[in-house]
Amino acid sequence: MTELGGALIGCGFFAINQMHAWRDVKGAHIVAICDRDPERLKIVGEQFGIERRYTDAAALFADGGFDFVDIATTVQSHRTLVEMAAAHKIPAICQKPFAKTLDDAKAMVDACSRAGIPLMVHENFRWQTPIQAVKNVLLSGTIGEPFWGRFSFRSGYDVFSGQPYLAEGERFIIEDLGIHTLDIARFILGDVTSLTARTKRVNPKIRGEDVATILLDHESGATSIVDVSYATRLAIEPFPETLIELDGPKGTIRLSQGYRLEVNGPDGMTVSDASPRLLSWASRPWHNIQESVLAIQQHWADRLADGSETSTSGADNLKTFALVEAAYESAASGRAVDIQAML
Ligand code: NAD
Ligand code: 89V
Repeated sequence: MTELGGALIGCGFFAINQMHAWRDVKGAHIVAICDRDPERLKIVGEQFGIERRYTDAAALFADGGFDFVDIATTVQSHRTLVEMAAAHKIPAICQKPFAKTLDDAKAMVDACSRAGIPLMVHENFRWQTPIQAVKNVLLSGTIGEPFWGRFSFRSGYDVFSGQPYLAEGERFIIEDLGIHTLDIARFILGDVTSLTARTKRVNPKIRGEDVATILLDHESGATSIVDVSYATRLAIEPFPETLIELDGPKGTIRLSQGYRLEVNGPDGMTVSDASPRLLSWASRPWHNIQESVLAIQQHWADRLADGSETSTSGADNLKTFALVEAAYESAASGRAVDIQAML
């Protein structure tokens, strides 16, 4: 396998996980880093032993010498940086949320398609071990074609200390976390035709909504509920677990807190442990997310090597991003939103 060299832009809070994971990925590693903040550049450069360091992305691209770019900045810079990658014909990974608006996201997909370069959104939640386990049970046919689902993330975890910008934006939980849950709903039950949402802000110290309840109609005919909250105080904090319920004509699947996977089918009930691995550099409770970062980055390296499409390509992610936009639109208007009309 040819070893690919990557450049990472944005050396902030979450990039540390991406840098650790790149060290474990087979077939790719990071050769250069960039951050407009010299302090972050120095910290990450020293921690991971990267000599090629840039404070300006344009200078990084002008120098070249890498096979792909991993954009780990916050959303404000995503369009500019993806379009810069396209202009230099460098395959790109872009963190979620993919863009500020659906129009921006479409323009980014278009720019990469015209440049003939692969574009993947770092939408890692579908790569979590428990989510993959649910998908595998579904594919086995044990419960038949599901007619109903629930994808639930309810927590009181303090995400604001690590990511202070989450408290400052006009939009919060749907754009930051619900985006993952909506992607999981698509991954498990397929694409969505229409959506209805209701939101609330419970925490008075933040600007955006921290509770959302979303009803989805899937193309398959299934209906599902995506419910997310950062205002839910439970005796045992479940962060960052997504809990899943699926009902099919032949049985049911329940992924419950503690990564307990219960499958009830025609041959009876089985219970298994769908826990993620605790990687050497990971720490609880983030290890579930951290393991999925390694999985998605390995997927990128494998797909870049064999030239096939990634699971969360830019084009695929437009369909998740549309659900985010639709959820805000529905919460504001009180009406259902037609998803096909947005794409
Ligand atoms: P952060 O603010 O800690 O880090 C972003 C870094 O990017 C900063 O160091 C900043 O200086 C740098 N930066 C911004 N614009 C730049 C530019 N134009 N050129 C060079 N450097 C630039 O943010 P974070 O918490 O690390 O989040 C980054 C992204 O990761 C966000 O989009 C967030 O939603 C996402 N995220 C994803 C997950 C996940 O599981 N997929 C988890 C957490 C955060
Ligand atoms: O995964 C994320 O995007 C994070 C968090 C889990 C805190 O919502 O921002």
